[in-house]
Amino acid sequence: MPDTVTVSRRDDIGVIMLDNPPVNALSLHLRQPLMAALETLGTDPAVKAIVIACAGRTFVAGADITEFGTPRALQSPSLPEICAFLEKVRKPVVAAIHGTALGGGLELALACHFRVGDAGAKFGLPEVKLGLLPGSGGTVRLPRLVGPLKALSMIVSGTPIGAREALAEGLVDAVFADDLVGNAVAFARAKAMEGAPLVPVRDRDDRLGPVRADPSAFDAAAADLKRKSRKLEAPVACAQSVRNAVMLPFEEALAAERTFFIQLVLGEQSKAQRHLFFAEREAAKVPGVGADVKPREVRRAGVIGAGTMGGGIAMNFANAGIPVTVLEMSREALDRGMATIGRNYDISVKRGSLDEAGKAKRLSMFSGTTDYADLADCDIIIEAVFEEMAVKKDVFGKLDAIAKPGAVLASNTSYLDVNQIAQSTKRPRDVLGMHFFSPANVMKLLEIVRGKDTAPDVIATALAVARRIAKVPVVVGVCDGFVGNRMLAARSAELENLLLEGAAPEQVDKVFTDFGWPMGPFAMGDLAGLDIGWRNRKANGRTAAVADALCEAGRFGQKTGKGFYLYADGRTPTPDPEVAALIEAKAGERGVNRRTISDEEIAERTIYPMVNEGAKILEEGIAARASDIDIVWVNGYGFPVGEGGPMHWAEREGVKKIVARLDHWHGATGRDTFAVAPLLRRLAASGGSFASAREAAV
Ligand code: 3H9
Repeated sequence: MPDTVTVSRRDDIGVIMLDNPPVNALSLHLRQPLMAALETLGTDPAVKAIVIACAGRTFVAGADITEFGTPRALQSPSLPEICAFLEKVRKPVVAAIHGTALGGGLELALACHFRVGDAGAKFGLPEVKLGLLPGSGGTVRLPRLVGPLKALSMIVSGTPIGAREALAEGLVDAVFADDLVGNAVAFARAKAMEGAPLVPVRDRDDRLGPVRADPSAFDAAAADLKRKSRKLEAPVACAQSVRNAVMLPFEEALAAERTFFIQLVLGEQSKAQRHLFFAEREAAKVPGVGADVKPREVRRAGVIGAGTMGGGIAMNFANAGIPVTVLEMSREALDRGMATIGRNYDISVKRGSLDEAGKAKRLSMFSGTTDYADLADCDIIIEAVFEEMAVKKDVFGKLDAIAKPGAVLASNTSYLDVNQIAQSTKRPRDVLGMHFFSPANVMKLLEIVRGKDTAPDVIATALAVARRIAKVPVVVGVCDGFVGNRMLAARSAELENLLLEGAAPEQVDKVFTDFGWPMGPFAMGDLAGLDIGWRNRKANGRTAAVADALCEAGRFGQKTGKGFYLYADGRTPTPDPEVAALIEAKAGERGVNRRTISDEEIAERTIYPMVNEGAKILEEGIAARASDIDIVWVNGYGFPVGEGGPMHWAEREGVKKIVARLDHWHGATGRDTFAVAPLLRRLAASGGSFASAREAAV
């Protein structure tokens, strides 16, 4: 058994030091010696108080997620047993917290009599992000310290709070600037000397009483959260459990929390969200870019283009404290772009997520220019100009002439060939794609496109930059549309056909929102503006019968008050008989027989082709693993987290079933979208998983 717990004595104070790298998760091999240490020190009369602290970079960051669903998770002592034991210890127990006390880690601390932290410590219950609720008393103890409303917001958002706020909220009892363990020992000794009766958190009621008397504000907040959580079960369980903490006796509320936890941990949504947790970390491990490959230093960034995309990209750097030079063609365009950036920060200030000082600091990170020579001192330059190869090549030619040696040159292209772009420079090793998603200052996903010549340390630099600007990076290969847009195209192919054959936009959209998407594709198109796709289609000689006709009639979506829907109030979509008539007319022109289309058919004809395209992407090596594709779709396109991404979902749905239905639709329509990918067919025959297929291929 690894040596995960060390017990020492500082005179009359026992110190339990936990050491289970990398994040001190509460694995069985930590829980067992921890319980033994508590039993020994708890009954030793020479020990007057106990401090629990952690070695390494953080306090306990939670239960060991890899144990969930295995017998180890159930083996005694469980975390609830340890917490119950802690509350019975008849001498002060102090948790000394540095780094992050998360999930089960914070629950362990909540079962101690006191909590102290260092100034950088963070405290949170992020279980909801794993499709869970805190399962070891978090929902029952936290409201007793910080009040039910604050607890509700912390537990349902999963967002940690800092030490200063934790102190103000009563979550911690002291914050120390240095020598955490030394100060915690002194604090514990002082509490032992005081000899005041020890009141475990479970016995505190002062913060609960007022809400028990009038739960209306709490219930309103919980109802709001329930509405926003769409199909996710965990946020609803979190809110109910906090309410139980207020209304039920402690033990009853605790038992109800445990029941919720067990239901959720065995459920498909949590499995999907745990898959995403590990997938995100896996995506950062890139074949051929090992830990020995050091990223290049990035002290200043450059962005070409101050339009919606360029401005958003530049904001990411400013937000992370990295100075950024923005280049535009003219002073007017630059001023317009900078004004938009200023307005975006004003909105954040108005919403309260940023203060005036923060806004000023971010704005001070920007310099504007119309002269390429001013980008000469940038360590990374990202172009966000018009999506046309000739324009991109021209920009990269100019960059090649002025960028300093070793500067990383990135294109924010969403589908163009990065290898061709790289060839317009004399340094293709320094060139790659960095595909942001709109709005670029908000959306988490960053597709890092690796060209055939891109140097490993250039990929490492993009990954390191992504981390600094709080993006979720996925490295992908060169192809039309990369991972995300290529699969989107496969999905979109059938949308128009479904309309012509008899489905209504609102029916299709409802199938998507019932699946858990925040919005259906037609409502989404109206929001983004239908004219964008129209312009692109015209430039590339493509057509879309219904969408083109809508644009020709001046229906560009929300911005013109009508598109696939009518927007009487400017925001709420209502079905429009004019659109129904237009679709029927287009179907008539094409001789399409209209019929009733089932919801199931809509799902099959839109989601299955995405999975099919995903399989092609895997087979071609455009994505390194199926889970990378899931990360792209969840973080860039709003694929429901509770479904775990398209490839995870496909395995649950059944690859065999998907192949059979694709074959059916291929036979019925003859369309390429339904031609089954060889990998998918092999998996259907062998019963293997996407992960095993990849291992076999490696
Ligand atoms: C819970 O507590 C349930 C209880 O309520 C009830 C129980 C009965 N387990 O993120 P990083 C691994 S649920 C196992 O890259 P950072 C991670 O996979 C839990 N492994 O580092 C990675 O492995 P690898 C509630 C874990 O510095 C390595 O550690 N807690 C766990 O960027 C480094 O991780 C949470 O949800 C874990 N709990 O961020 C917190 N955590 O190197 C989850 C991490 O092989 N963790 N690993 O890829 C985090 O949010 C971040 O890891 C943390 C550090 C902020 C702690």
